[in-house]
Amino acid sequence: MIKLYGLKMSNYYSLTKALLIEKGAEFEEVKAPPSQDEAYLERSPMGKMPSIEVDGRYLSESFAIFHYLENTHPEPALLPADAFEAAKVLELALHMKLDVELVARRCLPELLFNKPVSDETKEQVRDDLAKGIKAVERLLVCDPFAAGSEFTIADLYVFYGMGLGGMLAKNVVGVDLLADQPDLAALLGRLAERPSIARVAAEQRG
Ligand SMILES: N[C@@H](CCC(=O)N[C@@H](CS)C(=O)NCC(=O)O)C(=O)O
Repeated sequence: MIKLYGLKMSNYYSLTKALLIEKGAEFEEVKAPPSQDEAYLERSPMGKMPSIEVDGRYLSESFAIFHYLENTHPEPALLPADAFEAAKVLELALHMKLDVELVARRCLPELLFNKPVSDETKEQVRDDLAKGIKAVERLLVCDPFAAGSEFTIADLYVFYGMGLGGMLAKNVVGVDLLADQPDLAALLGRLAERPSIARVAAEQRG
């Protein structure tokens, strides 16, 4: 049985939980807020969530966890069989993660912890987000899923990346990432109804 450590409020925890559900993996959730304690760092070297435990071994980073699950639970596949197509799916997921979500995340201290972000940082975030969302837009298919006809890992990164990223962008730097993106908005609506994602949201609400 896989143990999933973290908190339900975290978007990467939610992504990983949805992934475990999609894979039909047996798992249990263990409440574990981020920490710099030695025992926590052994599980997750940056002290972040999520992490998983499998037979007494630990793994952090949602992408690494995905890689593990894709190998141990190959069905349903969340990457195309074709190597190049599979890499294109990862390319989309990574641009969403690194160039949209992670950029917007620079504003997290202001929204969550009441620690103002400097105007200079906000300006940089606006510039970087504009590039990031354009990069994602170039790769998005949205017909009907993020990367094409099948549900893939990119759908999870787009859904959970846009969730937090979109909220931060709008509330802290006044950027609507969905402006001029009707296909992406529609995709997010469809994904919200997917059973794995809907279950994660329902259980988050408690
Ligand atoms: N790259 C990591 C990101 C994980 C991450 O940023 N987790 C956040 C919560 S969503 C966290 O634990 N933050 C607490 C901290 O940075 O101390 C992944 O993909 O799993």
